[in-house]
Amino acid sequence: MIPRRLVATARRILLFALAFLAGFLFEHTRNRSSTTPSVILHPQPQEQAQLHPVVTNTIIPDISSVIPLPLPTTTETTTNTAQNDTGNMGPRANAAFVVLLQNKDLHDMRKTMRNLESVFNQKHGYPYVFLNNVPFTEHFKTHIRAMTTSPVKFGLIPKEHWSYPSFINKTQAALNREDMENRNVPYGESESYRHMCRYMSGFIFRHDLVQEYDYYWRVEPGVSFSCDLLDVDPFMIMKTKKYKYGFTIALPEFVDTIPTLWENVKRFRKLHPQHIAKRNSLEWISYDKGDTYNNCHFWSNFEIVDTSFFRSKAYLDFFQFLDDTGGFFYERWGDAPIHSIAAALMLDRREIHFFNEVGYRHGMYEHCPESPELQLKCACDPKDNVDWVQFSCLRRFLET
Ligand SMILES: Nc1nc2c(ncn2[C@@H]2O[C@H](COP(=O)(O)OP(=O)(O)OP(=O)(O)O)[C@@H](O)[C@H]2O)c(=O)[nH]1
Ligand SMILES: [Mg+2]
Repeated sequence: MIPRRLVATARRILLFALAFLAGFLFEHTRNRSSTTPSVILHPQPQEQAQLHPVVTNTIIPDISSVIPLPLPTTTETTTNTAQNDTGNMGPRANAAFVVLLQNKDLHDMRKTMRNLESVFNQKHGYPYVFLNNVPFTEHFKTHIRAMTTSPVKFGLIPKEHWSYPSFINKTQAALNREDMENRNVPYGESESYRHMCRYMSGFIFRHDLVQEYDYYWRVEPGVSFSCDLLDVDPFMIMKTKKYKYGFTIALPEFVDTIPTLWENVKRFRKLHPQHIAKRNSLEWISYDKGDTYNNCHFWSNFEIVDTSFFRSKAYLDFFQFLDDTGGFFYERWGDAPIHSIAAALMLDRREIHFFNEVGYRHGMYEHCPESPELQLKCACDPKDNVDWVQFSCLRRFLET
């Protein structure tokens, strides 16, 4: 038998506890809604989808809505804004560095990466894609990965992108290589160089690992960058200004490597007038309104491109037309004149951009910005710009 006084005391304690709980719940709900007024009043479309429902008018709220829940985290909803491994938060293009190289290029590549990371990518965090026609070794991959905190991908080039088309007469191609070697044409003897040039001209942008990017910046092992680009993002410049092709060095091609290229370009222009841009840059590459080629080209070992240009019907038709002539193997057509002629003819003049602020050196040729303002950000000597080679083509580009 429980004494009645004990039952009454227990009932009073229970009522008190319920009253206390109701007060606590009410107060807690009010606080939650008052700390997030802007979210309730002005939800952005993306935020709205991620927010938990907030109860505002209910006096006795549903218990599940007042249990403190973790605040929603802002998930990455676009590919253009991302927090990268170095903590840089900012708009980024859907872009990557793309490097074609061999296992033997490891140390030159590491030097280039150390340099590129320090002047630019430590802040921007763009990924690297490394491509090879033979598998990369584990040693190579480990030592490349150690150079950056950015994502790194290694790809093997499919055989069909790095082999002779069936119509090529290999005996004739070998004879032509021998002849070019005897005439000391640079890389005249090299079969692999020809595969490389054809690959860079027509296939690199089709590789599975490159397909996903809207822009790529081509890098070669051993090149160096002399200007501080931490606060400059060439990819974003390409994107916001709608540039399709960016370069730093323009110079003339060795004529012995392209004896019939221009004749074929002229045939293409006649056959496909629809692919030629209205405001093109023909004047830049020809002194006589297109009759002959003046050999000017962008030095494509540095190039930043909007890959939609290379994937366009106009460019693919152009590459296919030239490839069908066999010129990559019977002569020694470089990807630099192929890319440059295509850009000059098929892009609007304003879609091609000279990246003056990118100090760049490849072998003996350099682009070093001359302006006093840029000199403060660069460690290079403008006297190393090779006037006779570079400026005739560069000046012509800037003036036409
Ligand atoms: N995987 C692979 N890459 C190659 C091959 N040949 C050249 N490359 C790469 O293709 C790019 C261009 O080749 P390079 O030999 O530098 O040609 P180049 O820039 O015209 O000539 P250089 O003045 O000697 O540098 C470089 O990134 C090379 O590493 C090859 O046979 N296989
Ligand atoms: Mg090179």
